[in-house]
Amino acid sequence: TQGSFDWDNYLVESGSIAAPQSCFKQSFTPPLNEFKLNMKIEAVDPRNLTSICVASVVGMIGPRLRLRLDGSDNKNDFWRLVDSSDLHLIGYCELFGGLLQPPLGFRMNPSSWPAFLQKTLNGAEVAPAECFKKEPPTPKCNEFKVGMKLEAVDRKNPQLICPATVGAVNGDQIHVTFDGWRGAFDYWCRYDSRDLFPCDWCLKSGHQLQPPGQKGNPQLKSSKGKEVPLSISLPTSNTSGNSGSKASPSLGGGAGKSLHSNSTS
Ligand code: MLZ
Repeated sequence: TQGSFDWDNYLVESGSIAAPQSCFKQSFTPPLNEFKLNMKIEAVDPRNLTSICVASVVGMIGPRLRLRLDGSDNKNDFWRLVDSSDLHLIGYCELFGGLLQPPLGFRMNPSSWPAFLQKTLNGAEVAPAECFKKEPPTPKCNEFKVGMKLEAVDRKNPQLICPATVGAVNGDQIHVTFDGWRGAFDYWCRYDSRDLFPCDWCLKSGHQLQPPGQKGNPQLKSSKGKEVPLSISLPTSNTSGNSGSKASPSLGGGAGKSLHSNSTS
């Protein structure tokens, strides 16, 4: 499922090195995903980090879960690894004296929250404890160096993991630059972000790895010939008006596209 991308060749052709495993807050062996669709868990609300909400598993790829907070809309889905510390068993909040909160953007009247909560949990399939895997340790310091290669979540298309290069390092932050996309998807993040993976993590975990883009990718000029100029508009059969990700048609939705759709495809 990783696709045809071959890091070994790519690293040789580009004369670059892969960031070593010790750079990453990821386990050497990707965790096993034992969740099932529609199971319910408790999760930190990504838009309101102090509250814990009920969430449902609405999709998964390898060890990653696509989550939707119960009572939220389908425009704010988010992805977490099965070994994320943001995820808990149903009952966790109460055990520590907390109260389950309505998600930011709760669809209904706040006064209906207690009844909604009861209804959403009634008869639900609750994820059992063995689904939740221990979070890997945090590397002591930022060991990334400029030019190192890695795999990283495309935060504008968070279902995708793509080949990337460390473009800059600043204290605990690194600049993640996506190979072949001329900066359109790049971002800064902490070195211990769970969105960063060592080369071949996708291969090991059964996740797809997107091939590098074709835009301004010096590595590809030699092998694939001409680079496509950015100014021409490519013919498209897409009539739906969105940016038409061909990357993973079976995934539907395209979490995160609503806020950040762009025309770089
Ligand atoms: N705009 C493209 C997705 C590009 C993904 C790039 N990842 C670094 C599309 O919507 O098809």
